[in-house]
This record gives sequence, C-alpha cells and structure tokens, in this order.
Amino acid sequence: SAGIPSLGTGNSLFVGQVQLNTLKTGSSSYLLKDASRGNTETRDAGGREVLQFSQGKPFTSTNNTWGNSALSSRQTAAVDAQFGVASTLDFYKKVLGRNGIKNDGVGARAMVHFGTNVGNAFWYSDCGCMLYGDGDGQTFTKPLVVLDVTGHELTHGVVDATANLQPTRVDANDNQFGEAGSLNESLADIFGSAVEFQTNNPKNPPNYLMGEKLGLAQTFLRRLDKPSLDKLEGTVDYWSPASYDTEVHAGSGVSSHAYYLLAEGSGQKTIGGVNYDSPTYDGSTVTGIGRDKATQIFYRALSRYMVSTTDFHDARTATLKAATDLYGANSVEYKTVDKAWAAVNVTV
Ligand code: ASN
Ligand code: ZN
Repeated sequence: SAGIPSLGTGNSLFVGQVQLNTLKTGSSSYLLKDASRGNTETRDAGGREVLQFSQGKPFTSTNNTWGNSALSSRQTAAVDAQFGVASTLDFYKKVLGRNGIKNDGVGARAMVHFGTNVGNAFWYSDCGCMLYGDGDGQTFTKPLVVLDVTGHELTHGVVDATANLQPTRVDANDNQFGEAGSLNESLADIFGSAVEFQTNNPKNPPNYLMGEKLGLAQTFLRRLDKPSLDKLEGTVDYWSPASYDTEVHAGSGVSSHAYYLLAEGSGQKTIGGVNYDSPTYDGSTVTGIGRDKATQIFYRALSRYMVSTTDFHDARTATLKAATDLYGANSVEYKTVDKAWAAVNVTV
C-alpha cells in the first residue's frame, strides 16, 4: 500500500526505545510497515488464532510513536516484533548475503497477540508469517517477542526455503521427531543467537542462551554451550542412537553444541558476563575459530549441502564441505569442524 517512508519511535517491551521505519499514509496517519525491508509489516491477531495475514489488523498511529513499553498498549509487543524481524533480516543480508527469507527481497510478516494463553511463537510458512503468542501465564509469562525467538522462527523460514529439513515422524500431538528435524531446530537456535550478537542491542546483550529474556524459572529456554542444562525440553549434549527418534527440540543439542565448540571452544569461558563451560564427549579440548567463521560455515552447509533428510552425520559432512570451500581442506577451520563434531560424538 502507498505511503511516504518515515522514521518512527517505538517504545518496546524488551529492547528499550528503538527507531522504526514506517509509512506516512495521511496528514496524521502512519502505518507500521517498513518499505526499506521489503514491506516488512506487523499486525494484531487480536487474541485469535488467525492464520492469514489479511485477518490481522494493521497497526496505525497518529503521531508515529508506537507502544508505551508496557502491555497496556497493544502496540508495545508489535514494536518488539517489528524490531526483531528487521534485525533478523539485516543479519541475513549483512552477514550472510541473503536478501529476505526466500532470498527474493520480500520482507517478512508478523502477527502479535496470537491466540489466548499461547506460550509459543511459530513460523507459519503458508502465511509467510511469524505468529507470536502472549504467553501461557504459566511457564511463559510474557509475549514471546524477543530477539532470539524471532531469529529462531524466521530461520525456520530460511530452512524451509533451502534444505527444507523435515522431521522423520510426527505424533498425534504434532510433536516432531528425528535428526533432520532436530538439525532444523538447532539451526534456528544457532542463527537466532547469531542475530542477537549481530544486533548487539544494549537492552538485549548477546549470548548463547535462547529465550533468556522471557522470565522463565530456568532462566533460559535452551542453550548452545551445554544443552543438557535445559531441563524443560531435555535437550541433549551428544549424539547417541536415541538421536534418530528424539523430539526435535531435545535432539537439537547435538549440532548446537558442535556449533558452540567450533565458535568458542571447550571448557570455561565468560562472554559478555555469561559463564560457559562446554564439555566434550571424548574428553578432547577444542579451540574455537570464532563465531563469525562458525556462522559462515553452518550457513554455507545449510544453503548448499543439506537436504530434507540430512542427519547429524550428513551435517558433519556438509559443514566439512563448507569449510573446504571457505578455508581449504588443510585449514585449521576444517580441522576444527571435524574436532567439534567428534566432541559431540558424531564421527566418521
Ligand atoms: N517455537 C516452536 C519452534 O519453533 C514452535 C514450533 O514451530 N513448533 O520450534
Ligand atoms: Zn523451532
């Protein structure tokens, strides 16, 4: 829809005051839509489980100021969502050279206030939308509009558009199982964390924890350095024969842990005030090659070498190919990829 690109001010729940690209649609009317990012737009699902973007209500403003940093304004969560989607698209473009979820320059859409008592967020590919619940009032007491969750969910869109990793089994409750599905969840956490590091918002300091701003009793939802510290979903540290049929969030720990070891190495480390102590299955010491290189390797593996059935063993091969392309087969980067997988019990 038409409008003049404008710069608005958002008062978010989680990231303080942020600038938002908006559209001026009348003498005193603005729309929460970002033409500079492929018409990225956030709408209000109105507490209903609407699954079409056309069923969402656009957010408008008379003064181009959005939200009030509290839940008394329905716009507040929309500010976080719009900021998070913009930050994720910027990460993919600047760091990985990917222009949008489908690499077609089209923006992403989000709907906040999805359903009632929904303690989850989803990428819904039929809609091309992020759907954010406001929390279930039990485990999740806040809207799930945080940056790493946004990066996670939009990465599911990127995975759909690339390797399209699929679960090997879905049960009657829609729980998904298997290594390719676990790899999908893991990549969503890996790039979700990388979005946080790239964005580096002072109110949302980056780390290898997922969902740490949601006020969970466990303090984080999942984490990459030592995934088994998660007791909510029972995320695992290492490959085992059970990996072939783990629930995908639990199974995600295998490759998330490999990525962390590749980036940061094993053992104790404090990064940005968070203490990590990453173990290895084989007792080896891994020296990390840095987050930037690890991220490039995993993205190249995802976008060039993984397919819908890629399991952890294949993921090891895919990341080794990517490391060969980027750094050479005799490089320390290649050797560290090999060590990192061995350290989570994924060997030749
Ligand atoms: N938050 C969950 C996830 O992205 C919801 C889902 O899509 N099953 O894994
Ligand atoms: Zn996921």
